[in-house]
Amino acid sequence: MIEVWTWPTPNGIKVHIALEELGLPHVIKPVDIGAGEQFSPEFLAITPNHRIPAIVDPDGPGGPLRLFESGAILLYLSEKAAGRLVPADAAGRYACLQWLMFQMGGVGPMFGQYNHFAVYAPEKIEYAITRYSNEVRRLHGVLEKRLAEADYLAGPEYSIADIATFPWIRNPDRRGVDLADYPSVKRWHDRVAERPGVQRGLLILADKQRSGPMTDAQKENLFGATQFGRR
Ligand SMILES: N[C@@H](CCC(=O)N[C@@H](CS)C(=O)NCC(=O)O)C(=O)O
Repeated sequence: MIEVWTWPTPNGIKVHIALEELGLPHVIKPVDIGAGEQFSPEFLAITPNHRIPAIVDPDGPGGPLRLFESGAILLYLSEKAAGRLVPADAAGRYACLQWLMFQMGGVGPMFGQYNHFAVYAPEKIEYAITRYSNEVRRLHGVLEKRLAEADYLAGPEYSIADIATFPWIRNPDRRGVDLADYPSVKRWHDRVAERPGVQRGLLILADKQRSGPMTDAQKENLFGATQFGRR
């Protein structure tokens, strides 16, 4: 059974949704990243990057497989499920990969930096907040253009590109975004949110979601010296 080392953050939630959509048997191994569990020797043996999500598949290709990076995990899970959630035709497949990479290289990192500077940084640096806020809006604009012409990111079919992007579009108020300004993104968001697999995925570890501000110990693990020690 696939072990899923994870926590209920956008990158973890992508994998939770994909597992539910694909109906792949799995066991959840919670990694409390605020408590520093990502630095445990057990987890570092799976991923040198000490970030969730990561998986271990004892029945991987040619032997047990350890895999990190949520985009690579989504592709792996799709292949494990006979290619479901990636369009079968070449043009659709490349569209899916393109939007998956757009999420991995653009939406995730830029939204993450916005969050860091707007919410967590001890000093409020105007330049950084403005830069990432502009990027958040620009990226919503790119998604708006795409979703005005296609039902889903890869085209007419729902795919892992939508699964990768959806958890970052939820809770737009956290990024100062009003989805009313991006009506096609809103329609797509609402359509994706209605899927039973998505709703089941959102329940995984939902009780572990932080409600309240981060403690100093959590900040130290995520942004302090603990984060940057060589391992
Ligand atoms: N590019 C990576 C990013 C993973 C990532 O940043 N994970 C965050 C949670 S969303 C994490 O584990 N943070 C723990 C830390 O910063 O120590 C992926 O998509 O898997």
